[in-house]
Amino acid sequence: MTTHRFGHVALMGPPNAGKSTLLNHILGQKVAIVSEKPQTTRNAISGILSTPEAQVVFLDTPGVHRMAGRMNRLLLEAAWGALHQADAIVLICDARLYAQKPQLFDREMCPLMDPVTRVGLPVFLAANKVDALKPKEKMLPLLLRMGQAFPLAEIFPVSAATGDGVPELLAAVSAVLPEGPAQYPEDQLSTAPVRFLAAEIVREQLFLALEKELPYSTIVEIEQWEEDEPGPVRIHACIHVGRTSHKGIVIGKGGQMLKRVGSAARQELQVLLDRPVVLELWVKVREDWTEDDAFLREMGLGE
Ligand SMILES: Nc1nc2c(ncn2[C@@H]2O[C@H](COP(=O)(O)OP(=O)(O)OP(=O)(O)O)[C@@H](O)[C@H]2O)c(=O)[nH]1
Ligand SMILES: [Mg+2]
Repeated sequence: MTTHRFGHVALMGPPNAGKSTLLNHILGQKVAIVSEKPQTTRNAISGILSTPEAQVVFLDTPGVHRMAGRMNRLLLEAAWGALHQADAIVLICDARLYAQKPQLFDREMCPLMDPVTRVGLPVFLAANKVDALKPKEKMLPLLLRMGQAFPLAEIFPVSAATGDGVPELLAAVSAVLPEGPAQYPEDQLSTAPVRFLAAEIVREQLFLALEKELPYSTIVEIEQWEEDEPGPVRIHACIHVGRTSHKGIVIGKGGQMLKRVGSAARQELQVLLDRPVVLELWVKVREDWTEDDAFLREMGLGE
């Protein structure tokens, strides 16, 4: 009989590297929200992969960055906190970006080398977005640079978008996990409560619909959740914004923006819950909530 393995794997890296996209690809289902804007993920979100050989709990984390402010500090805490639970680390970086701008690799990735290796866990480096890397000749020098910067890491060129290279990465990561039985039912995809996932789905639509800095000053709270079978799930969600002037933008002219966000989120929620959903969205102003520690913790940011 082959050995069954169980363990936690932290997915870490700079903002926008493709950590959440990779997690969703690995699970074959969406657990973590994705956007082209950096700092999309705000919590350590688990995704559970169950195969006959292993159960792997991946921890998607907020991007490691250098921005100031209370919320950003809590995001960093969540990112580094994931290491305490981990048996292995996958560092993900945007190889497309670094092939064009190698100096950014030095600036964003090299500072991670020390803290990550100090933990003493196996480290894998996923050079992501290779599907979009051009010209291809830039790949080799980048891989060499990565090898020099992270001599102890095994490097895997991958594409979270197409799945290229992901099976190889998964096999290598699973192989270093401790032996042990599965800890979760085979069909469980995440330990995140469904209400959290629902709030995230609304937040993803805000990230996709709103421009510039505005998505960063929104946070979604599920205020009510009524589920009477049969019939739709009724969800009331409140979008908190940091300034009065933001409220009007999130609502949009004649409520158009809020309608668009609500309708797209409702469709996704119906897929998540596999039931009809009635979604009501409210916008409330909470001045400077990103600096309000108590509120941030109430909203589940930082533990
Ligand atoms: N072409 C290409 N795009 C990708 C790939 N992986 C991710 N992306 C895109 O990169 C952007 C960022 O992806 P995310 O998965 O949100 O990145 P993240 O690392 O989780 O970002 P944060 O949560 O902000 O730290 C999105 O627009 C993705 O569609 C890839 O393999 N190829
Ligand atoms: Mg993310």
